[in-house]
Formats: sequence, structure tokens, C-alpha cells
Amino acid sequence: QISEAEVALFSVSSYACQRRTTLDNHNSNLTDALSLLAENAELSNEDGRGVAFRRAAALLKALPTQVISMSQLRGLPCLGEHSLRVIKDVLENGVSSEVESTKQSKRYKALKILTGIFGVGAKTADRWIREGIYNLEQLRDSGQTLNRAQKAGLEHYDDLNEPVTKAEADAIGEIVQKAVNSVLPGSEVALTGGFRRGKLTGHDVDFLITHPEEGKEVGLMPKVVAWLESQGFLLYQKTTRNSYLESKDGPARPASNMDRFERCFSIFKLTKRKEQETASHKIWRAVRVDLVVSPISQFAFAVLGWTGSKLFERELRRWAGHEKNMSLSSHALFDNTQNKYLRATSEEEIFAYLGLEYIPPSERNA
Ligand code: TTP
Ligand code: MN
Ligand code: MN
Ligand code: MN
Repeated sequence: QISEAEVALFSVSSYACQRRTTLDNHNSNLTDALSLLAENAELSNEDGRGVAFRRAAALLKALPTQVISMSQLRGLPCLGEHSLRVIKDVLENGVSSEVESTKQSKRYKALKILTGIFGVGAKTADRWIREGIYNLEQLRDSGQTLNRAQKAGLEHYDDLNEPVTKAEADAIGEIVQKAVNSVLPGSEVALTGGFRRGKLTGHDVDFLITHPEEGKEVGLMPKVVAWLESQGFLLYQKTTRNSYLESKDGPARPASNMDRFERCFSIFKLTKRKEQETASHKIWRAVRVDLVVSPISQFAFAVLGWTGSKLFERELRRWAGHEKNMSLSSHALFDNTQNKYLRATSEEEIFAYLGLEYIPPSERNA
């Protein structure tokens, strides 16, 4: 039995962007439970609840040791009533009854299966469920009209739900580098997303492309895509052009966290190395790849915005707005007090403008 006086108390900042969150999580029993409830809320279009659970999970990820008693959590930020109830349940019973019943619910299972299809979001999955579609077989039999993305997603379902390894990410990085060098020598490719944060696996691979001479990057994406296509590397691609300049709502205040860069959501055909070949003798696998092109003047903001984690990004923007009267996006930082844009050529400069200690990518795993 541990007395209250012996229990270590934690002191933790309230914004995730003030904390160092490595992949070394001492409370995965608790964060797994809260993350599942966050996911369930997001899939049910309850974004407020989703964020609350994500914030609670992120706080626990940042603790230096394992939580063993509720008394250790007293005075900590980000832990709402509901999250505390879930934590208590796990600490006392090993599992959360709410998590267990969610996991077993017909609706949650169906949402997971259906949104596991690339191109299917919570809204579409919800509509299908209301029409009695709970799995892939029922979807195939239903005669639902699928768009091009969803058709590709269904076709490569197993591959795309298989985690991407760092080795596969590096192999794709080499292909992207080659494509970019072939169509515009001098261009630069940066690995972003989870792999830049040091994750060993991911659901996709994210790359940011730029050129050191401003303006040279214009029109780059269609050329890169054409090259990749000509070499047989693409199973699917959808390119969206840059809409940053024509946006009316102001560059630093996009409608959502979606940015306006020229981007390509794609599915790569990656040839397996000999030792990775499976019993089925399939010699390639499908991998989701995101390509984004940024002008060099916005590159530091784009790298910061595309490195994640999603909660870390959300917290950075919340910090900027609420604590600094600034608007941060993946394109720029606007100081509303001085009424001007703040230029930056590195992530370090952006953290400095925001009055935050620099947090390296490996410590942004909130
Ligand atoms: P993801 O690739 O969705 O996430 P991830 O790389 O952190 O994790 P995973 O291993 O599952 O792939 O997004 C990467 C970052 O890109 C994330 O911080 C949010 C950012 N992003 C944007 O800035 N704009 C967008 O439109 C999208 C889709 C992502
Ligand atoms: Mn540790
Ligand atoms: Mn990613
Ligand atoms: Mn991505």
C-alpha cells in the first residue's frame, strides 16, 4: 500500500506545445483507452469530445512515470470529469467499461471497417451504416456508387491497413527524390509527418517539396506526378492545386486546419525487396503517400505544420491565438497586435516568435 505522501506529484504545462512528448509513453494503458474514446467521438462527429479526450491522453503521454493512483493527478490540467472517470476505471479495474462496450458495439466496429477504406470519412460511413452496411462484403453487394478514391481504397484495403515501416518510407523517399530531381534539379524533399517525429511505423508517408529559388516550385507537382506515373509508381493520385493566393478569408486564417498548398494524395506501388515477399508471391504493395509543394518563403511554416502530431499542431495554433494574439498556419505567422506577418526560415525562429521553448520533432508526439 502506498500512502499519499509517497506518491510522486507531477507538474505539467497546460498546452501540449509547451511540453516534451517523446514516443516513450509510460501510461499506454490509460492513453489507449482515452484515444479509443477520442476516435469514437471523432467518428461520430463529436469533435469537442474528441479534442477533450485527445488533450487528456496527450497530458498522460507527457508524464515521466506511470500513474498508479488518482491522487497523483490532482491539480493537473486537461483532465476533465469524463476522462478522470475513465482513468479511475482503468486504474481500479484494469479496463474501462465504457471503452470495452464501445469496442464491442456494432456501430464502432462498422465505423472502423468502413473508414478504414481510403476516401471514406465519418459522414459517408455513417450514411452507409444507416443503410444497413456494416462491412466490406455488404458494401460490395450494396451496389453503392463509389468515387475513384474509394474504389482504389477498397481494392488495396489490406495493404493500406498494414502499417508502413521506416524502411518502406525511406524507399519511397528515394523514389520521390529521383522524381523531383528529374523534373526540376535543385529541388529539395523533406520527410514530414510521423516518420519525422521518429515513429517506426505510420499509416502513410508525408513529403514536403520546395526549391531554394522562390517561384521555381510553381507547376512542379504535375511534372512530378507525370514522372512517377510514367515510371509505373502510382496506383492512384489526386492533385489539388494551390489556392493560397486566391483565398479571400486571409492566408493566416484558413477555414479549417486544411492548408492551401498544391498537394497530391496518392497510392504508391512499392516493389518489395526479396526478403519481404510473402507466401502469396505478390511482389509489390500499395502505400499511401502525401506530397505537398511549398514555396521556399513558406517552407519553415509548412515543415512545422506537416510534422504533427495533429494535437501538437492544434495546440500550437491555440497557443498562438489565445496567448500571443497571433494567427499560425502552415503558410505564415501573423501578429494581430503589430498587424504584420513575421518571416521565418527555420522552425526555431517560429517557436521563438511564439515565446515557446524549441521542441524538436521527436518531442512533438503529443
Ligand atoms: P498525417 O499523415 O495524417 O499523420 P501522421 O503522419 O502524424 O501520422 P501517421 O503515422 O498516422 O501518418 O498528418 C501529418 C501532418 O500533416 C499532421 O500534423 C497534420 C498535417 N496536415 C495538414 O497540415 N494539412 C492537411 O490537410 C492534412 C491532411 C494534414
Ligand atoms: Mn521516460
Ligand atoms: Mn503521416
Ligand atoms: Mn498524411
